Amino acid sequence: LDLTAQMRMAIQNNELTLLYQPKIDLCSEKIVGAEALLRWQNSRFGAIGPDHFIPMAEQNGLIAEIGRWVLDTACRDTQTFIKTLPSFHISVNVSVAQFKNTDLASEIAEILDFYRLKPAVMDIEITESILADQVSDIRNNLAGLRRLGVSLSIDDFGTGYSNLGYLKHFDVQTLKIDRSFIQDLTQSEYNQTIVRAILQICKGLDLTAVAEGVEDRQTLDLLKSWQCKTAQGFYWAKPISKAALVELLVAQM
Ligand code: G
Ligand code: G
Ligand code: MN
Ligand code: NA
Repeated sequence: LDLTAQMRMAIQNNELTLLYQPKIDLCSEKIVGAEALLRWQNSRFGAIGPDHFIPMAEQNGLIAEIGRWVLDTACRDTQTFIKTLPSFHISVNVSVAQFKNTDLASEIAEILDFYRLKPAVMDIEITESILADQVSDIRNNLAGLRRLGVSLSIDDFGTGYSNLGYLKHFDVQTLKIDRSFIQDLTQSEYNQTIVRAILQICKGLDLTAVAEGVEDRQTLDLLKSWQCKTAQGFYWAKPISKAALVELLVAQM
């Protein structure tokens, strides 16, 4: 059996799991939410990363089913997280293929309703390029999500096409500053210039900035000195299991 055939059976064989990477408020240094990150452990091919299998799932059409599993699981687990932290919010990565030929906004509305979650607990992470796409399904789904009250984040910000006009047009709330700008921040004046510029854009357009890939205290302190409010990275936590996240949430109560 090839990888596509294996992928077709991944859900029923319980091979998919979601891990959660905490998002930290830099003032309190407490967890305020998490990003859901998909993992696939296959009996024949071993661990396969989302960088590899998400593009495949987009090609072979399985992305709709996998994407639905991700949204459902993230919402079910969030029911647990909000018991410990009522203001917890969950970020879910959604690829462009999930915006096409579907009513994604209604699908998400149904899942939220099923788990009795307010739409404001959910944040959808998309890439910059989705905003520039003229496909009507994409535009309708983006508008539908905002009408619903789900928030939108731009993932990997700074690496793609940044038409800043689209940020306001689509009512985006958050820019996630790409890890590549954060990782050698203390060493690179060039990256410092870029990160400070992105933070200025966020301030001017009333957007939230999230710094991705914070790995040490010096980087954290630099970001704090520039009034960056939120971050995630190995300095606090790698992507962890649902149970491990619950433990961290309980510990910070
Ligand atoms: O977690 P990791 O570094 O392996 O993630 C690699 C890439 O895969 C990241 O860009 C991340 O956004 C993406 N990714 C992780 N989980 C999901 C998911 O559930 N759906 C989609 N579409 N992308 C995901
Ligand atoms: O593209 P996206 O931001 O969704 O990618 C998320 C991925 O980034 C996760 O798979 C996670 O493992 C990885 N990641 C998160 N924090 C760090 C970090 O501090 N350092 C490194 N090297 N990778 C990180
Ligand atoms: Mn992401
Ligand atoms: Na990113």
